[in-house]
Amino acid sequence: MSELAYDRAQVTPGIVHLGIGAFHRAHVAAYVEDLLKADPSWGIIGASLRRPDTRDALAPQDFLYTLVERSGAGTRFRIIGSLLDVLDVNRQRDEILAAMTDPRIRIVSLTVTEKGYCHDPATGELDEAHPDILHDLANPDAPVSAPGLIVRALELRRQAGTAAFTVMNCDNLPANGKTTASIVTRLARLRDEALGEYIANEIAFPSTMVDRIVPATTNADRELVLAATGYFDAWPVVTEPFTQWVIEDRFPSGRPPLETVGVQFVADVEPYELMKLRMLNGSHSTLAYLGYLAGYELVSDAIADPAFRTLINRLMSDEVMETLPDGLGDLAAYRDALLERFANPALKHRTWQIAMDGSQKLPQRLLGTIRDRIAAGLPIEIAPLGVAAWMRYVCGRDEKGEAIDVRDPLAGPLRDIADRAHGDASQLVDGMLEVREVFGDDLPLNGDLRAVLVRHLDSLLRHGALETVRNVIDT
Ligand code: CS2
Repeated sequence: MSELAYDRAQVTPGIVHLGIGAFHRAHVAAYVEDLLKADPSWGIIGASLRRPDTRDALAPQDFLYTLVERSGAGTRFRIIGSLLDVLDVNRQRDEILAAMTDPRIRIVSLTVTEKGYCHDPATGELDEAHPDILHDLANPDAPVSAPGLIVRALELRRQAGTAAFTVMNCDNLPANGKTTASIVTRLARLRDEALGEYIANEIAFPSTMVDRIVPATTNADRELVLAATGYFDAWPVVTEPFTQWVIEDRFPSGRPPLETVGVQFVADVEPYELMKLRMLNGSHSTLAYLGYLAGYELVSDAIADPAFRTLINRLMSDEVMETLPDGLGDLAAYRDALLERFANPALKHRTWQIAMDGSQKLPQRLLGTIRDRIAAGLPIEIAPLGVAAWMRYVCGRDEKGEAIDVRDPLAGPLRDIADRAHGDASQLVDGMLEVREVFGDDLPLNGDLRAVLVRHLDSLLRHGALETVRNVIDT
């Protein structure tokens, strides 16, 4: 196993990261790790906004952890030391705000997942009725949401005359920099027009495209690390060898020399984001709902089924690729690489994990493709099958009648729609299409989309996911 390449005692914090999940620890933290030898001023202070378990697991091991890169070809173990501390918002809010106002911090980055932005997924605007936003408006000194923490920290820095930080979104949202800017600015304006104006004019929100498949850590992962290294690590992270990070170069307060460790800096990230969200994440969500319903626990199990592999290949080749802008290079090679990554037998990536929070994910993963195709007069078939499978999944019963543990901010209302439909595909589609946060105002009005959704959902309800997938690829 590798030793650290630098003297950790010399590392000082330069980044505060909100949402310190497995993805961040396998992605941004690993890139930063590679540059600390050359520049030790970019250590990371992490903050957990939901659960205290990461701090509790990592504090006794001085926030060091093992990054395990696995594929059929082999396994590599690395120790990561770039994470200097993890703070829990419920117990240490003031410490988080103190870190965010420390002049040494030049970047605040985020992976708080789609739902952490308290926004309307269909429009990308701040959800002003969101309970966390109402809380943060009533208690501006004690925010609980990511936008609330950012607004408060920028306000404190401004009052203290400290230069602002750059806000770097690393979540799978479309136009993630612009979207965060609009959410944060809106929240600030609701509190104080002048603060909102300052944020709109002075703060940089570069967009980024991030990519690395990182399943949730399991006990088997802990055992693997113990057996291979002799160390018990309470929270290792297991990932694939592949990693990618594309960033817009707008960091007025400075940034680490990430181009020296494999990061691509580009003028406009949006084409890369679209490609990744629609090709990778759109395929992932389709595999997750259909795969789960068909009884496949892992993505690698689902993609090993030739019918599923053909379906996902066609989703990308026949429906997504035509909607992507020019200049992204060899999309067929990108597609083939994705199919290989999904098949990685060493990653235990559960379809159930990816199925979470579908209401927040569908717009950018599948509905964008559907919208663009409708606008261009092109046929739609497989992307709507992914959407229909989501509608079937959120009903909450699998094909054997067992309960599905549906995790979604809208799980309750979606379940109510399902209960009212009594298993009738047309009623279910009509009820689901009324969920405006997901489908917007336009898609419910489209008769062609409705018809294909009803056809797929009817087949899923009558014949199940496996047979439906087989029938769709045979036609
Ligand atoms: C996945 C992503 O859980 C999910 O929804 O689709 O986390 C995916 O693994 C990453 O975006 C890959 O970069």
